[in-house]
Amino acid sequence: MQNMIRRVAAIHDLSGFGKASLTIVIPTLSSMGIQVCPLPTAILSTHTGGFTGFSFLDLTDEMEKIIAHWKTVGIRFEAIYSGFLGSPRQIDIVSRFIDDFRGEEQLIVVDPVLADDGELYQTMGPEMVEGMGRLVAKANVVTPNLTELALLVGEPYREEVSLDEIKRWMKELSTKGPKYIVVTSVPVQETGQASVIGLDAQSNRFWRVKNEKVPVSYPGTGDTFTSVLLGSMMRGESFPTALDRAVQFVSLAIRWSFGFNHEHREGVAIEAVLHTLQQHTPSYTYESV
Ligand code: PXL
Repeated sequence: MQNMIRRVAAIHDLSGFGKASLTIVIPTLSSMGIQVCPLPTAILSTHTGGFTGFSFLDLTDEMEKIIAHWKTVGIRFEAIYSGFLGSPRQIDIVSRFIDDFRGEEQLIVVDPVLADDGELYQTMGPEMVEGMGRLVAKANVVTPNLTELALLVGEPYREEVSLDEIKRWMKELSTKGPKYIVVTSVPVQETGQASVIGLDAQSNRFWRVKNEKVPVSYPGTGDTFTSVLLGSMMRGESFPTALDRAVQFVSLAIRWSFGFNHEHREGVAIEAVLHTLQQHTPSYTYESV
């Protein structure tokens, strides 16, 4: 029997203040009519970007217990979605979770959070890069930024990499398993804009959505992007429409927040713009590339 409401297992941390991970994933997907079942990896007082002295409770052991209980309950998920992970052991747990809860027509989304702007995040090392490489092979949708894509295909990161080369890297990553590769933070050399490129490996089509750069960065926008992309795909929207919706929503959330003088580390005020997810995409700006 089908679930009454489509359901996603969301494997992320819970940070009390500063919007990121579960405090983005839950409201965003709920607003899109999808039930989120959180499998929390850790509890923090705040996320780690821009805060010091935060509390941190590692839930790796608890994750094993939650999964063991979920198995006895017989829960089925239409999607599994993992984000920032704290250790190679957590990657192994997610990998086994995917094996145990795999279903037909299921979306398995792995956001391989490792690095940005050519630099690994503080908590990431070669073991995490290698582990994430194994995890993405089990996914059908992956959402690396350009730096993470380079790491996953073992290429040196360069900001001025050509579109042809990015497409080649994306194809290479798709040979490892995922059907949909979505690369974020891709500069548009000619215009100075930012863009997202998606590959649908089954039809071998590449799509691009461009948007204007805002001269600030907020934590949690990657989680916002991937949550909307997943929600849109779960609602049966086309892949390029899902890309468009995710880009436009993140852009709207950033623009709304940017007008206020609040600290960027608080993240974007998704609450102010969540209602737009119930409407049609404001416009279709995707291009075939
Ligand atoms: O949104 C990414 C993220 C997830 N989890 C934690 C973080 C961040 C970004 O800063 O600190 C704990």
